[in-house]
This record gives sequence, C-alpha cells and structure tokens, in this order.
Amino acid sequence: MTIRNDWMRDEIQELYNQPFLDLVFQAQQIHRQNFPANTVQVSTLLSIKTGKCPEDCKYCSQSAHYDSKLEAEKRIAVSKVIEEAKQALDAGSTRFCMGAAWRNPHERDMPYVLEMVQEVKALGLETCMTLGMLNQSQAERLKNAGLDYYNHNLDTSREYYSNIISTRTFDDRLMTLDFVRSSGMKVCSGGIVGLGENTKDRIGLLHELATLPIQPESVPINMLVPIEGTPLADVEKLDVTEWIRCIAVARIIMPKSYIRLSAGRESLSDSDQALAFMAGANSLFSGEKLLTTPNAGKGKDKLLFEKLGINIEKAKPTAKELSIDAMSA
Ligand code: SAM
Ligand code: DTB
Ligand code: SF4
Repeated sequence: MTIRNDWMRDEIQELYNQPFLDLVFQAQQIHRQNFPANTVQVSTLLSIKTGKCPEDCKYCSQSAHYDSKLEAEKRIAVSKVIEEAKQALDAGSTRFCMGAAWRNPHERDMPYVLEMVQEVKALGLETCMTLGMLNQSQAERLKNAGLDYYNHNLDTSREYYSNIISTRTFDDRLMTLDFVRSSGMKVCSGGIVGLGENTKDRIGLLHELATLPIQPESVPINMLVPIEGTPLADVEKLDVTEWIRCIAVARIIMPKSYIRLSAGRESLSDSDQALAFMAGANSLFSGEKLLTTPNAGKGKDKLLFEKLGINIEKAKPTAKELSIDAMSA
C-alpha cells in the first residue's frame, strides 16, 4: 500500500464524517493490510523530571502557570530510571519512554539524558524521550546515544493552537520535528482530543500529521485527562466515538504508522477499548501511571488482552542479533 502525503482536508473530512461503522470497518480493513491482526505494541512511560514547566499548555498538570497541586520533582537518578526500565521489560514492554517537564533540555541536562539513553538501550528496550523542543545538535547527540524515537506532539490544529498554548507556536513544534527527522530518529507525534476544539480542528490535526514530509512512525491520540487547577479542568467531555473516529481516520490516512491509544484510557470501558482496536489502534501505554496521572495497570491490561485475544508485539531483533543469527545459519 502506498503512503500518501498529499491528503486534502476535505478528503479527510469526508472520511471522518462517514457513518461510524463504515469508518471503523474501513479502518480495520486497512489495518489488516498493513499490520498483523490482534497485535498491540506496548510501551511504558516514566517521568524523569516532574512539574514546574515554564510552558503554559492549558491541559497539563505540570505547567508552572497553574496550581494543579502536583508535587514537583527534580531530575531523578539514572539508576532509578534503569530500575524502572527493567521492571517495564519484565512486564512485557518493548519501548521505554522518558518524559521531562522542560521547555527544552539545557546543555547541562544533556550528559544526564545521553547516559540514560545508552543504559536503557543496553537493556534491550527501544528508547523514546519527550523533553520539549530540541535543536539540531541535541537531536543528533540523542540519536548517536541510541535514542530510537522522539515524542513531540502537534496536539491540535494550527488554528486552535494558540487557544491552548501561548508560550510557543505550532511552527516551533514543526521545527523540532524537522530536526528529529533529519537526525535519523523515528518520530512519535500526535495530539489530544477533548480540549474544547471542534471537529474541524481534529481534522486539521490529522491533516497536519499525515502531510508531514514523512509520516510519524507512531501517532499517539490522547483524550484529555482533566486536571483540577488547569484552565481545562471543567471542559465538556468529548464523546468517546469522536476519539475513536480520530483513531480510525489516523489509521486510514497513515496506514503504516502505529496508532497509539494514549492518555484517557482509564476512562474507557473494555468494549470502548475493543472498538478503538477495531478502529486500528495498535499500541498503548501500560503501567499504573502515565507521566503524572493514573493509567490502567498491567493486571487490568492482561485481563483485557486475554478477553479480546490480543497478542503483545514482541521486541524486534537488534541488528547485532540478526548478524549473529546469519553467522550461525
Ligand atoms: N513536555 C514535553 C512536551 O510537551 O512535548 C513532553 C511531555 S507532555 C506531558 C507529552 C504530551 O502528553 C503532550 O503533548 C500532550 O499531548 C499529552 N498530555 C499532557 N497532559 C495531558 C492531559 N492532561 N491529558 C491528555 N494528554 C495530555
Ligand atoms: C503522549 O502523547 N502521551 C503521553 C506521552 N506522549 C508522553 C503522555 C500522556 C500524559 C498524560 C497526562 C499525565 O500523566 O501527566
Ligand atoms: Fe510542559 Fe509538556 Fe506539560 Fe506543556 S505538556 S506544560 S511542555 S510538560
């Protein structure tokens, strides 16, 4: 199947507005042409520096602009990160995603994050980080240390962006994505629904992601987790079918990308989650916690996977393992 980067907004709108079951059916057909059925990739998240973020993202528990009652934490020790990464590996995760509440990493933070990447990678996990904006040199150093993915979300449409964040622009976001891509790392970029945006904004976000020069390998679709004390604490809850429509459209227009059922899963029933998998979601975050908010724990997920007959995607063999296999064949 060829990947199209020339999607028009009105084509995406047409897909989005189909009868729900037609949309989900089409998404599942495309899913099965591009991925093994009934298989989900599992990642684990860890916050390596929590709270006091200078950015003013209106949804976020970690912004210093709001009083969310979150307890801030300085950078955690690399040894602690490794302990958590080992637990994630034992629990079946194949990717470990480390997040820091920074506008961007300072130069003094670079040795810390580079050491962490090397050590997590050495455990045999795929590595992912989300540290805010990067410059080209930081992206290259992270890639050289062994970082596989960088997460940097576009979050919402270009038009709605300034309603949600005023301390940076949509173009700032695109610039970091450009640096990440040209460093050779894989891109993880998606957004949040339920921010009070309208359908056109959700379509706009999906359009931006699908028309990037190379589509992101991983696309998290978060549903707002309302945080007391933030400006979006009381925003009207978005109907879950809108979230699932976004997942289905993302699957259709980005057929080779992993579509991640992300924040907000705690509020979903098992049957809602089954519908999201039917719509083409094939990755998720496992573990008791996302970055600062609760998540469906691994026990709950194990039961869900058993109930639905879902397999967890196995780690891909490393280049080193492949060359050893070839030598012994
Ligand atoms: N500080 C970095 C940044 O913003 O790029 C990385 C961490 S940030 C927490 C990563 C993503 O989590 C955000 O881009 C947003 O999509 C999502 N997120 C944050 N708070 C959320 C919330 N309350 N509900 C749902 N998604 C949220
Ligand atoms: C993403 O898109 N979602 C994850 C990950 N990338 C870093 C984070 C979700 C955070 C949810 C709110 C919290 O736990 O603070
Ligand atoms: Fe900071 Fe990221 Fe939260 Fe925005 S989403 S306030 S950049 S931690």
